[in-house]
Amino acid sequence: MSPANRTARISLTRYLVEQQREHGHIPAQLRLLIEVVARACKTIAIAVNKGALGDVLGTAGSENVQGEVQKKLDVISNEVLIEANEWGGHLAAMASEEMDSIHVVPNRYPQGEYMLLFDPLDGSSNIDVNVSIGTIFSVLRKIGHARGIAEEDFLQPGKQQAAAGYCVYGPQTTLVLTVGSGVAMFTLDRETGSWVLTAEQVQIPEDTREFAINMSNLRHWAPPVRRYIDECLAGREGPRGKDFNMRWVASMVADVHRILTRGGVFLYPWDKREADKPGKLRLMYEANPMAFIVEQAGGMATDGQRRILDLVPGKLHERVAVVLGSRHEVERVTRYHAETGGAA
Ligand code: AHM
Ligand code: MG
Repeated sequence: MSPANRTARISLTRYLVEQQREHGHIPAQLRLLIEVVARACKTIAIAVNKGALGDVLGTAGSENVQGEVQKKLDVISNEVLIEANEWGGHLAAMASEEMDSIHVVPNRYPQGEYMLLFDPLDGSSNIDVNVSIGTIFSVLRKIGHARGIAEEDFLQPGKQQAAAGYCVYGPQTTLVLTVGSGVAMFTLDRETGSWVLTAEQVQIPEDTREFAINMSNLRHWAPPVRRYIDECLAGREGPRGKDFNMRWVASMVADVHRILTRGGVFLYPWDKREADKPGKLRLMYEANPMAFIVEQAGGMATDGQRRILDLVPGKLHERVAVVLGSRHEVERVTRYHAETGGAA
């Protein structure tokens, strides 16, 4: 019987309490943090659902630090997460795709032991066309006990994350979470307003016949990525000896969610369009939390050469190439990079 069908439904709160009892790795501040983020995601889900009726579609008329045009929902979601998290005493500071620099918890509130990073609304290009979008978050521990906090305190490798998760706003609203002991999924019950545990110890199949990549960039890829995709496209008659299917939602949350549900490999590699940048996606609030979740589900995540969770960020908004999902495919892509002398 799936967890959702048990007579006593398991709420997010109960799951966190029981995890703490069993493993002792969710202290009160971390539990509060996760519950506050989950609550903020409910607020964002309501705004997403209102769409044109809530005047939340379209652009906000501003740009973020990466020079991308901000959508109204990018800005709204960022504000919701900041306001929900700054007063509880569980955080020292926050960082976001939509803010140039870190947001330190104001002095009027107690300072907590954690730092939160997020992409408040991932898949922004899908907002106005009513396709799944999401929120991605990563939790780090504050190192040291001094009151002050600076951007450098955030520059920890992803393997030091205390928790990570994402929420998909799709046909269902689903929260996916890891605190380092497997991956759990919660579905929002809109009638009761509660998050109900609907999958536990999620595992990504090691093999797959499905890949996700933006094929329109094919001519810009490096040889190892081109080789991998060419071999998939050659299908049964090619070196892989099997036919592949392709999916690309253009919302990382939705693509990763599909991979967690039925396997697959996701690639956003380096490409020649912006040759001086390692990739499009951001390391600290997109790649790291997704890599933590994927590894906790038995999958693998690299930048084509190195494990993503081992990378030491040089700056807050650092970009990275991403290959993640079913273990055997990620191993293969990573091997192709090694065979061509580490070409990106
Ligand atoms: P965003 O955080 O501004 O929405 O950008 C990240 C998104 C990812 O969710 C997705 O995988 C990728 O950008 C899609 O990029 P493209 O439009 O180049 O296919
Ligand atoms: Mg994003």
